[in-house]
Amino acid sequence: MTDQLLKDKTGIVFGVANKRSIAWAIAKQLSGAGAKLAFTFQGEKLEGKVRPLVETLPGDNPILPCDVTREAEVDQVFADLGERWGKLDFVVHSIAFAPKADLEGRFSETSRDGYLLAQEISSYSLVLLARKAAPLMKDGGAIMAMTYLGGERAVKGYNVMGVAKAALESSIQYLADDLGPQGIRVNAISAGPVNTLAARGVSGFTGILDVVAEKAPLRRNVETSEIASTALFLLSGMSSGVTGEVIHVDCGFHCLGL
Ligand code: 1JT
Repeated sequence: MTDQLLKDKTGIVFGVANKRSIAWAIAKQLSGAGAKLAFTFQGEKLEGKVRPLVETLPGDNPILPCDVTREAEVDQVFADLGERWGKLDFVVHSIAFAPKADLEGRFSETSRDGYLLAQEISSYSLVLLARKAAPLMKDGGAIMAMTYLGGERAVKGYNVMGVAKAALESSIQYLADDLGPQGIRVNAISAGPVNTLAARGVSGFTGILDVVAEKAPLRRNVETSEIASTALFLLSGMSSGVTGEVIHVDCGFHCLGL
């Protein structure tokens, strides 16, 4: 049913690290909906992970190096897409980082460097990508990012990433207002916890998955395919009237008080 939803659309996916990545689940569904996709990786180690995955998709999918802290690399990515495709329809932002030490101890102990790095990679990068992508979105476009409940409320342990996600969610609204007149929509998915590479580095993460499965209205954890189908909605014409929105795809956990 969704196999032609993104026919003739081109997009770029930031944040595939391995087959468990939320970005990869999203990419597979976008590809299945007929989109032409480009991918980026940060560092050689991740190139070796991303390339074999992307080669399983149909078509010729560019795979480009991109460290979002280097503006010249970001410029190169969009210059490359401009040459190849001449336009761009969507961007998927699924990138975050914070030092492990800052995701464990007390929030008040957050280091200055950890705080600034989390903001730069997890939040400012969205503003940067939106600015660089917008000139290529000649027929309008859609941008989406990933967030988590810890950006709206204090979730023990999420700490500095929560502050970065709060900034990201606010940026979604300011970007939606700024880019809306150009026909560019900007939205986010607030996903329930998923067992990805990023999450497995967090001590006690399995406990978090268990609490959600026990308490969430749907009494289970979210599947990456459910996050991906919401991404497909946000990047397709199905959501043409939606911008500046954060959709929770978390089996309902966010609606609980206790
Ligand atoms: C990062 C990490 C961003 C883990 C992340 C993340 N966004 C969600 N998670 C999973 C998670 C982590 C914690 C949590 C709930 C979910 C790892 C480092 C890079 C950035 O605590 C309640 C800690």
